[in-house]
Amino acid sequence: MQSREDRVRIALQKNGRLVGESVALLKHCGLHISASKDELFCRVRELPIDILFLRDDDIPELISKGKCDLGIIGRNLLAEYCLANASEPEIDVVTPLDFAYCDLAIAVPNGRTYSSSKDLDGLKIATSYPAILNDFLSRNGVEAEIIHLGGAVEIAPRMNIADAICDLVSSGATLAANNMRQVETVLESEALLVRRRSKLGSAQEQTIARLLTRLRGVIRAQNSKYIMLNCSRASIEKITSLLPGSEAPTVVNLNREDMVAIHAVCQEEIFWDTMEQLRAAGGSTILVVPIEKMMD
Ligand code: PRT
Ligand code: ZN
Repeated sequence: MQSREDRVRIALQKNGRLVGESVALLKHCGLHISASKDELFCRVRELPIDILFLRDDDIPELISKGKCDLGIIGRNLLAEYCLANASEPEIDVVTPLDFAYCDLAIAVPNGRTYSSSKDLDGLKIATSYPAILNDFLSRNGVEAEIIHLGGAVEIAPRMNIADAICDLVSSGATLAANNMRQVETVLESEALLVRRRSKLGSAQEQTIARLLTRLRGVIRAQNSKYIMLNCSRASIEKITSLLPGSEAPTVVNLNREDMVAIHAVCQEEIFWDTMEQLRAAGGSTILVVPIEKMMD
């Protein structure tokens, strides 16, 4: 029987934008996560890992205090936590996870003129990220009043609570719906895997290393495609030069003297125009298939 000390605790958001992709990513790593919506704890069978489902705001503190070992949060939340805590938090980024991309941005009502951050001088700016905003303002020599709101930041100008906002933006639809426009990008964010800084026991570190190898393999695979096509021997060079992000394609003899099949892993998306160029260069029966997992 393993003790808690041998198991790794991963903190995930319980409800919200990070849940779907966080759980899907861990499932692709071979972890069977069966928690129902009401359960806060899930014991994983495949590796010595326990999952805790929490509000994302609580995750940095629990990791920093050593109550959880790993977690998935947005870079925005990590930055706010680190800047708001005077003593250096015991939390490190392990790897970005390639989802939940967004900007923490300053936006102003469409009617307001704006040419540089100096135009923020003397304004009231509403945000849920006061520490990041304060850091941005002081780095840019701007004196503005920060209004700290827990949510619904985008309606602050309409309510006459603030003149501008500093909030997360992904598609920009919320800003547009509230008659505002983005004028500064304060922070570019995406989901991160974070861990407590202090080293764990060797069994736990081994589990983390195994999980990381799998995670990197899944992320790389998601960004890669496997391409197969047939072409004449004469066009091998031309065809391989067109394959995006592939190092050493495999060339296979076909039952016809003059024809070969080329198979390659491409480390980037293959667009229709690349396929059209491959066909124009003599490729035929061009297949592009997704890759599920990868390990070197
Ligand atoms: O309950 P809990 O505290 O766990 O959840 P939460 O409400 O704090 O967080 P949640 O689920 O809304 O977001 C979790 C994380 O997702 C954030 O910390 C970001 O790292 C990331 N993320 C990515 C976003 C967005 N995109 C995003 N667009 N978080 C919030 N938004 C909001 C934004 O605040 C604004 O209201 O979406 C609106 C803008 O979206 P667009 O598409 O209209 O521009
Ligand atoms: Zn939150």
